[in-house]
Amino acid sequence: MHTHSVGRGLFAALVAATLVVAGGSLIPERLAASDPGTGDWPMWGGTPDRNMVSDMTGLPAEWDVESGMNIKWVAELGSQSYGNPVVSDGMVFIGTNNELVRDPKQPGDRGVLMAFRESDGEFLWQQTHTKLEAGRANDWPFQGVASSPLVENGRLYYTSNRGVVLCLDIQGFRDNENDGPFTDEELTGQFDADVIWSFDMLEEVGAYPHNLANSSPVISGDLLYVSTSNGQDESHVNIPSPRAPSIIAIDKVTGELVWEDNSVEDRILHGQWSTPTVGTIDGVLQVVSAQGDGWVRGYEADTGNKLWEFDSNPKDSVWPRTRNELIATPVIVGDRVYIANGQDPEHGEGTGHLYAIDATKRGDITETGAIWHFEDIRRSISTVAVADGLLYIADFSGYFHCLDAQTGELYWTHDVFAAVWASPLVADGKVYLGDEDGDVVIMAHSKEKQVLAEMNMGGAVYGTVVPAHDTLFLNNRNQLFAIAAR
Ligand SMILES: [Ca+2]
Ligand SMILES: [Ca+2]
Repeated sequence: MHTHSVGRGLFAALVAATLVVAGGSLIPERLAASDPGTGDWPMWGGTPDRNMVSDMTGLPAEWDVESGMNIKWVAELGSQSYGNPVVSDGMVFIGTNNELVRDPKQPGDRGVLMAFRESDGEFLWQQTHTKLEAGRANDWPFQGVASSPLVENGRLYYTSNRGVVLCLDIQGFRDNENDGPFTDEELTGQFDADVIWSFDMLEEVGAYPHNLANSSPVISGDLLYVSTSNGQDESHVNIPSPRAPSIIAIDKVTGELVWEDNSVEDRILHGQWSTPTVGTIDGVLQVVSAQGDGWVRGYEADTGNKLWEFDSNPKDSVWPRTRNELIATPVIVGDRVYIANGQDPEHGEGTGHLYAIDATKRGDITETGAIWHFEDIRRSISTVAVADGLLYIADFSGYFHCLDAQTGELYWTHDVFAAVWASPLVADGKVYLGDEDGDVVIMAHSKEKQVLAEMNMGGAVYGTVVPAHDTLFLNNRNQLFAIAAR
């Protein structure tokens, strides 16, 4: 097949490059260094670098929700689900709202984190959170839990709609043990969640989330990093909590604050809905955070010492017409950080910017760190995926781009004719992307444009396709699908 020959050509080129760099090593690095390597997909992005690339093969190239072709199972969610599933330890975890009331003792509008069995989609347990009294200013009605959880060593971490970072036991109470230090759960049945610790970002660091706290945690060593979502109030002028940090590091064992940084101060354009990323860049373990003033910042992961900062907007841009915020997640590949800017989907379409940033630089690297700048993109909230020298990204106007990751040269653009909130996944020689019309397009993983298939999921797709154990997991607004080639 044509796509395979292109793929092999790229592989050969990559091996050759690796041999040169490694000074004669005969063992090439794995093609997709970002694959978790376990068959699981335990966090947003799969790995802390957030590059959504998998080595998995045998993934479905087509399916049909109506006939059930290649649909392994379907689980019912609430009515809105903005986070993404993660898969670990034989379970699938996802945030949603409480419009599917599973427990009459927990009624009304709530954020919900649900756990399902990976093999057959059976519901296992849930944690629910009532809404903040401030209402839409901090906790928009019916938006549910929008954080993608992270699972590590039997513990699950996420941010609730109340701006609380939680650590849960993935077994819930099904193991007949109440794990602590927190042991005061009111509900301890087999369908209830077992909380280990929680960290309230409103109480502890004064965060004032704009509309919704949503950050998806990332962990490195003993530290968990999360954005506070601190932002403006409903006036869209006032910043009630200008001294609250943008990013915090919490001890993943104790749930105690280790470091915080507030470089943004009172310059928040709107909200802070990006999510941090971790990777080793030029020998330094960095956490990279895209923040509410439209700047991307890199920190020494252990200490929070700020290493560099990069303005993602042209200096003459003006909020909100041309100056953008950062909602996408930064992706680390080698020494580079890739990210595009955009705006809250409620603001509609506009011009965007996509960058490759040299994260070995220090200080204000807006000038010195811009390896390339792609301007032929609309506002985007989509996180890039980089594989075999190709970079994929969609924008909110529905244009799906493939660029040369090295140079920023555009190879192709495909119009999906719908708004895109989701991010591309590269796996098995294919690139998967869902859109607001509920369509999932599969493109060939190639610098030559080729549409392989397009399927409709029966409801808007805001989430990203997730691969685990030869199966794809994907949610529309109210259902979670497991899709596998039979
Ligand atoms: Ca337990
Ligand atoms: Ca407990």
